[in-house]
Amino acid sequence: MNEQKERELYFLMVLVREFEGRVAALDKQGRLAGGVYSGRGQEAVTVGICHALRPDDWVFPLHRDMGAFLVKGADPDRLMAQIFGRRDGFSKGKDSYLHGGDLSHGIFGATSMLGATLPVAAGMGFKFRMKNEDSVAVAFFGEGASSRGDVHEAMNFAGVHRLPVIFVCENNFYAYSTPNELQFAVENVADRAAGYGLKGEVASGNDLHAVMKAMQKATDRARRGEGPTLIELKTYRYHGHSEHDRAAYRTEEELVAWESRDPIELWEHYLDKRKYDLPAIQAETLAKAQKIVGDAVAFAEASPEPAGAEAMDDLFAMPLGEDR
Ligand SMILES: Cc1ncc(C[n+]2csc(CCOP(=O)(O)OP(=O)(O)O)c2C)c(N)n1
Repeated sequence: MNEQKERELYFLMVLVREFEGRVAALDKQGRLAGGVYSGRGQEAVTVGICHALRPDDWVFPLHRDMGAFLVKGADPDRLMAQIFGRRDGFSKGKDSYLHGGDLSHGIFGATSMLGATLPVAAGMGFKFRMKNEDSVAVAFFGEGASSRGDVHEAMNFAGVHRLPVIFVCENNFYAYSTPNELQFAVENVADRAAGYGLKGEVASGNDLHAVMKAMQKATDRARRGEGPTLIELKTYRYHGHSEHDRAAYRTEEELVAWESRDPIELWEHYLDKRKYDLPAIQAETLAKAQKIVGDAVAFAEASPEPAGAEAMDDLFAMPLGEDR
């Protein structure tokens, strides 16, 4: 990897953290519509998984994967407008952040039902197979969602047809307040891969190198037509389940132990060991990220509220050739 790439990856992680940090602050000020599910602490996951994807690949993020939007190429201005519920957002102000996808950048909107997008990702993989395309579909989900029937069906179908789907389980040890030991009876979620005929990988989700390595292997396999991979990334969310959750079910010591393995600080350590000018890189990167975030907030605030007359627009697909 050259210095430019290493710095680009650092920038992406800082951008995701700054963007989500600002969104969390705006939420506390009561300026947003809908809940906010911070992925602070999980930046190496979305950056490591999405940074090398192609425009024709598709991602299927869940509620904690705002970073996937930014790294897959969504416009930060439109993303912020989506979060504000304004007309320039992806859903044109009809929804909060949660369900807005950006189809022009291969980002599928999540449903509220956890895990329900995984069969859609499998369907996308099936389409790639039918059309002889070498694109991949990447489905994110938490270890809590892994207990859902939809997830089983998606993995089984993808395994049977050897589809180019990469299932990415972000195991952050709690599904709201439910700990791993009350969620599944195996050691790793990825242990289930064998039961579906998938390749299973377990890696640290805080170590960007480890995430990229697992993703590279999975992408190569998928593009070669060798079938799906289930990657489980062990990581941790610093905030509660959502901004209103004080996360009293975990200890301060546990949180600090994970913060001391922070993915961005780990990468800074790496840049420093590479003998780059870390203080200069930090200052330049932070300023660049904060400018993008500040501009996005200004854009979103200037974006109009949707008009009442638009409420029924875009709700139903019309038969081909018909407008409305
Ligand atoms: C089928 C279903 N059950 C319950 C919920 C309520 N719910 C929303 S997020 C969440 C926790 C999910 O945990 P996990 O899948 O591990 O993802 P994380 O929030 O940890 O990133 C729950 C229980 C839901 N949205 N859908």
